[in-house]
Order: sequence, then C-alpha cells, then structure tokens
Amino acid sequence: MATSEPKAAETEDQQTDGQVLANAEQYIKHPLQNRWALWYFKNDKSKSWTENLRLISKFDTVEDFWALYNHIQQPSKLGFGCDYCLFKDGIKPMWEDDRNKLGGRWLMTLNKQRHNDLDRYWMETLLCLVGESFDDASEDVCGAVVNVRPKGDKISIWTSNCQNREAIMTIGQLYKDRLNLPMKAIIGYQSHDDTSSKSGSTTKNMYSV
Ligand code: MGP
Repeated sequence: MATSEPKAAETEDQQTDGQVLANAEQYIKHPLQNRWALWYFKNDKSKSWTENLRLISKFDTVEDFWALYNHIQQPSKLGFGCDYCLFKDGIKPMWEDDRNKLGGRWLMTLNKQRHNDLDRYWMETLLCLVGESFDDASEDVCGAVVNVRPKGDKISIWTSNCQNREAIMTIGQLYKDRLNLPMKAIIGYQSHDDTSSKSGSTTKNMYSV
C-alpha cells in the first residue's frame, strides 16, 4: 500500500503535464522550413508587367498556408492573363531577381480547354514547395507560377541555376511523380535567358523528363 501513494501522485503529475502539452499543441503553429510569399498578377493592359505584380501575403507555418489557400480563388476561377506566384521570401517572381537570373523553369502546359486538373496540379505544386519535397534539390527551388491563359494554362517550378543538372533532374522526376502524370507525358525545362530572349512561340528545352 505504501508504494501505491507516490505512484498515484506521479500519475496525476503526468496527467497535468500531458494536459499542459495538449493545450500548448492547440496554440503552437507548425513551422515550415521556409517563409513563402504569394503574389498575384492582374492583367491590366494600361500598366507595365511589373506594376501588375502584387504581393498578397507571406506565411511560414502550415496553418497560415492553409488559411491563405482556403481564402483565395482557385486558379480556374481567375480571369485570363492572371497568374499566381509562390516564391521563397526575398525572391521576386521575375527573371531579373538575382536568385532567378541564372535559372530556369520546369514547364507544364495544359490543354487549350480549361483543364479539369488545373486546380489539383496547382495545389500539388504548392504542397511540393512548402513541404520541401525534392530532398536536397529543394535548395534550388525559387518558386512556382500558374499562368491562366486562353491558349492553355501553364504551371512551372522555377529553380536558381540552369547548370545544376542533378538538382534540376531530381526536381523534374519527383514533380512528375507527384502530379501523377502519365509516363508518355513529357515536361521540359527551359532557362529564363532563353525564355526572355525567345523570338518565336517556343523555347528550346535544356532538359526533359
Ligand atoms: P508570360 O506571362 O510568362 O507568358 O509572359 P504568356 O502570357 O503565356 O506569354 P508567352 O510569351 O509565354 O506566350 C508574357 C510577357 O510578360 C513576357 O513576354 C514579358 O513581356 C512579360 N514577363 C513575363 N515574365 C515572367 C517576366 C519577368 O520575369 N520579367 C519581366 N520584365 N517581364 C516578364
């Protein structure tokens, strides 16, 4: 009997500690590895490309990511010519940014008709980014863009250096798997240098998966 008393007290203590922990869990948000910024591009022909680009919000926790995601329109509800960009905090979603200027993008172009999977692909792309899904190659990721266009919507993942073949191929393979694209579907990677200086309607692929 003498030994049972401390045991009972110990259990009570443990319960109290457990209760405190459970309460704390309700309030502590789950941090992401990076802080991210979501940008919106509104197609207003009276303004320059950079003037049309607006920062919506930044977040660095799982909870704040979902709060923002649930608050904004899905890409399929945006008007033609609009974009969303999700970039690591400190990197502007433009070719000219120091962290983008030597880089490029994995580009997925969807059917001309508004693609049923646009919103699902975009959500999966966001989850790949905020969840740092590309192993060590996640370091190379700068951000992602969805372009809503009448000629076919586009989703791309931007990386920092188009010469980093290994990281780029890792990102491309894992991205294709995550989107569950059919084996025969091919996505290409193009440097921003080639994209920004292209004269025709297509840019050559440096890599493909
Ligand atoms: P876009 O919005 O990436 O693709 O580029 P869209 O509308 O499908 O056009 P296409 O040319 O790919 O068929 C459209 C235009 O926006 C570009 O030609 C540039 O004039 C401008 N633009 C796009 N980006 C990503 C940038 C950028 O990073 N910097 C600057 N300065 N202009 C850009």
